Amino acid sequence: MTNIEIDALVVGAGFGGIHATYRLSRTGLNVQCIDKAGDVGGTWYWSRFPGAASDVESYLYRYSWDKEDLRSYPWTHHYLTQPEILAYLRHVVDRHDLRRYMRFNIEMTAATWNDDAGRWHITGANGQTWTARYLVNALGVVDKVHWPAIPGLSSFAGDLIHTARWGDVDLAGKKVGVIGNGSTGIQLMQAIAPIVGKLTSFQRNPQYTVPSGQGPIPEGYREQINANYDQIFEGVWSSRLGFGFPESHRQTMEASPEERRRAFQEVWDKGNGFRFMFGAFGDLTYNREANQEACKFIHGKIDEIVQDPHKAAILKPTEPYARRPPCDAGYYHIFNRDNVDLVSLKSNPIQEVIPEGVRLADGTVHELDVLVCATGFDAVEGGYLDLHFTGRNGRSIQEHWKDGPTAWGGITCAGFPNMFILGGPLSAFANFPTSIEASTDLIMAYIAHVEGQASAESSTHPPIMDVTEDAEQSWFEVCRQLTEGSLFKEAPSWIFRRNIPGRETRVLFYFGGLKSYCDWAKEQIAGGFPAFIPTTQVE
Ligand code: NA7
Repeated sequence: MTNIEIDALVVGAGFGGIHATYRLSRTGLNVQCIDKAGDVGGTWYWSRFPGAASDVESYLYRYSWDKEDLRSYPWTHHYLTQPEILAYLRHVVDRHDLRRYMRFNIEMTAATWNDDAGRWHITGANGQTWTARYLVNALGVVDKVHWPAIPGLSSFAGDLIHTARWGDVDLAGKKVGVIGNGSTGIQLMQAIAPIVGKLTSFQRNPQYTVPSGQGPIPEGYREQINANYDQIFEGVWSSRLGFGFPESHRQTMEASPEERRRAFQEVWDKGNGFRFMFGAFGDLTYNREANQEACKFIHGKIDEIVQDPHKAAILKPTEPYARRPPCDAGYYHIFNRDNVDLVSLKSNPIQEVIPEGVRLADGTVHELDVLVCATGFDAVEGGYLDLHFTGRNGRSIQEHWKDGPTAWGGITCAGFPNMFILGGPLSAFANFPTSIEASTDLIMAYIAHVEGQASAESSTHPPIMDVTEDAEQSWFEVCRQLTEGSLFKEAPSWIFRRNIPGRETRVLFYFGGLKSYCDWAKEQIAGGFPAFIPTTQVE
């Protein structure tokens, strides 16, 4: 195969990669985008399990830049399901004629920086190679599948499936076991409970979940959104989370018990996990007393909804309400069904998986036709650590991230010049499409700066810049300090990489909010990227 020489290679064709391809292709640079999947979609290509949906409202789970499309592309419910999101992404790609830059079923295996040439040399699993001045990795925040280390798992004789790599599996009338009850397990279980013969939830830690408010949009809703889209996005860009609801600054304990109950009830009724966590009060994630009030409220709801007190007790978390907040469309209600069983792995762990099903520590065997692992991801870093990225002086990404993943502004690492990450470590924790737009703006400004500098110097060497180690470390410090006192660090969840056995707790995101991130990025751009060393001359 002949080597392909291009200006920029984008790896991944999900929300991030599509956006990067769009932006790069409009600059006049020669761009290609590859993906290991058979089509666009990224996470939404792979995560096809029943019930898969976004928990960002439909009017905001999309790109902000195509104003006409914002107002005209159809959607009918408050939240988009996975097939709808996939259809939307395909539509965007076709509408903007991006397929001509894209190649599918190609997995990148290695990318090596060549200092003399000022280029990345990239290799695909199919033997294809590329040489590119810019490398934009959009591998996905939740890309690498996390399988549980349970003895005998592969000996299961029925269908064994992970939610993140869903395939053709017929669940109707079957005995189905689900390990995992995070955002994914919750969505899956509520969707399949009515169709399976028997559903058994093997639950380790219960999670707090609130209703999403899913349902058809009322008459006039879309027209109102359309009439106000500009203001809506102004609000999004000046918010922390970009979810479209007003974020509260009110202190929980300053409200009377009755006001608190009313405020929690109001966000419960409106729906959405993020709204519940950040819309009623502003201190749930760091004020323990306030957090306990939210826990009590949700415990009360579990008692109200779940008729079997034994099941209700198992469903009540004892940890703080401090994980990425899931939401649902009737999750607690499924436990009132006769065909839904709940096993607490805390009191009776899984001893092993056997061909017939799951054997618990007390010897009980749950016979199953299908065993689903909704056990999440080795998020953010996992997809990168599986590949061979080699930067300056032969330094690998594994070495660079030996203490944990970092990236200046969530987009680039010292010693990896002209290489970017979308949805990378320490990027803004917010509605994903808006967060990646913010990161892409910074990347595009960087590229424009570097290209402009090179043409001013009329150098023959390709333009490159490299962020300094100090700047990258300072960004990590900013991110670390922002989480001081955060209750999120206490929960064994993926947000602080605590879901993978053996990993140290460490901040994975910038929690300063979307607005602060954008303000900071604008300062970097206006200042001419002071955190970078230009290297436009061959040494
Ligand atoms: P999560 O949120 O990481 O949830 C994984 C679930 O799997 C959680 O309930 C875990 O229990 C459970 N789990 C993981 N390993 C095991 C083992 N070994 N035994 C039993 N149970 C286990 O992943 P999701 O896919 O739900 O969501 C990830 C993100 O994707 C989500 O936040 C969205 O942004 C999209 P635990 O709580 O660790 O006891």
